[in-house]
Amino acid sequence: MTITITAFERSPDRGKGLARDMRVRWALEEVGQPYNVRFLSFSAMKEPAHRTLHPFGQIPTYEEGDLVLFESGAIVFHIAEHHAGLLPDDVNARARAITWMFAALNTVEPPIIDRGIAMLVERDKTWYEERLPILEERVRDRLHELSSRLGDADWLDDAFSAGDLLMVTVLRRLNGSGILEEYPNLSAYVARGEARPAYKRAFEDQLVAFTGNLPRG
Ligand code: GTB
Repeated sequence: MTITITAFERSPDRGKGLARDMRVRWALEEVGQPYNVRFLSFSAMKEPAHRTLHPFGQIPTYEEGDLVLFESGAIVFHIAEHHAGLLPDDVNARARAITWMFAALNTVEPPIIDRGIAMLVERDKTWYEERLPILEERVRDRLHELSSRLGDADWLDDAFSAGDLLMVTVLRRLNGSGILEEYPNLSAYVARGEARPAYKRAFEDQLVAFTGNLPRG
């Protein structure tokens, strides 16, 4: 059955792969599923037609036959549940990988997003200079804990899983901040994720949407 996802027509990140369609693309590439992309402008996302797919008028969405999903984590989970390659077969290892998916989205991503939003929309506030270091300390707290757990392992729980896929996409939001680099094992972890052939294909495909060029020949 054909899979169609939605993505920004013109991503505000100018093709850096930071929007959340990137994690869905990467998951689909990891499991070898072809997919189509429907590109949406900001106004089209708020139209009733798109809101029937996504109640909050956002990207990404996922359509496969009668099934319509939103929430990137749920979409990645669906892909991982239905195709080999993103969740281990062993029941306990699978539960741990799913735990890392939730940890990425519920525990590590929130402070990173809070910092990003503050930098985007609160710069002109009188309290911004005071608040930013507080938000950055919260990010560092989480990274410190994650770094301690990862240690010198390649992935969070033995083999690469959907948990790593989500965690790497979450940590990439810190690119250019200098904060991730304070934790060399986390920087190396992100680089390992980005070096995966499936990641590279997904990244190139989302970049095409921005540049209009076809990087793969
Ligand atoms: N919890 C939802 C999920 O995980 O799917 C959140 C979805 C979401 O935030 N979607 C964003 C969106 O549609 C795009 S990814 N925004 C438009 C709107 O709400 O009107 C967030 C995002 C946007 C831009 C960048 N960037 O430019 O760096 C990075 C991430």
